[in-house]
Amino acid sequence: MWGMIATWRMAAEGITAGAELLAAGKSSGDAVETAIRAVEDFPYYKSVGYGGLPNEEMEVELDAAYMDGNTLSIGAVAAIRDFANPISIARRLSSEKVNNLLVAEGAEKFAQKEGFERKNMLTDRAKAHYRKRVKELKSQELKPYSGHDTVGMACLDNCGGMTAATSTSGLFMKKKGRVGDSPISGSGFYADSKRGAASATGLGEDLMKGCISYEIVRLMGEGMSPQEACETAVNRLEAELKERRGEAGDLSVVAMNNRGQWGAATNIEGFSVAVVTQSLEPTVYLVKRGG
Ligand code: SD4
Repeated sequence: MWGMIATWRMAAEGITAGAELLAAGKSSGDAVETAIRAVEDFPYYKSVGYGGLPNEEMEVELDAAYMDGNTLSIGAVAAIRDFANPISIARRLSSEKVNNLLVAEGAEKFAQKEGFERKNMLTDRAKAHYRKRVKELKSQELKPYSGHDTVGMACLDNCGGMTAATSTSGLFMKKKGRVGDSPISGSGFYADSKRGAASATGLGEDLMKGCISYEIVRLMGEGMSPQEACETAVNRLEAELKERRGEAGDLSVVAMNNRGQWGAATNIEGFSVAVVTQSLEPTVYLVKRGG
């Protein structure tokens, strides 16, 4: 049994490429890296990789992470500039014994030394979009956060190996150096081949408050289906945040268990997921708010 679930419809082409590898017997790690690279390389996705939106100083700073559910190895980069594929750098870091999460200049130094492709990730289109959004913010009272889509994946391969991974340019108009949930283990992603894998998208500052990806994997380990685990984790965290803080940010999640069953949940309108299970044809679903 193999399969893959990803946040947002933009991942559909990437997971098709990943599915081809899984069908050929390759590992979930290879499938996820290939799938996320496709999203990172596509210039029109405004919140991942090349063409991602810049921070408030007009620099594209990217976060990405990779977790191998067999060994529990983790690699992540945060606020990295000028490298084409943060997911591949994160994966390479996951094979190091220590120094698994590197930020900013440290991450760039590592990537340079390891020979990863350098690239100016800021496109004219992203600059224009950024300026347009700033104007809209002033005139329409939009939240700075509005309209951001991190790619996050959970994947199972034919040998029972599971991988979770993420890649993002983070929040629109974020401060220089701001790090979201996406490169933080347990928050943006978690994978344990004995139980399952999960990944999150939404307001990182709130997703981190519930370590939501770990919580979903924990609930699957206690016997919940991926769908029950996703709904329980989102509903509980949203309720806690509302009770203690009066409001909750956007919380959207995907998960897959070690039998290839999948689930997704959200507290917003318009969250979509792309899924492949034993098929090269991805299906895109719109996830209903509240489960
Ligand atoms: C972050 N969680 O940096 C990311 C942003 C995101 O959909 O997922 N947007 O907080």
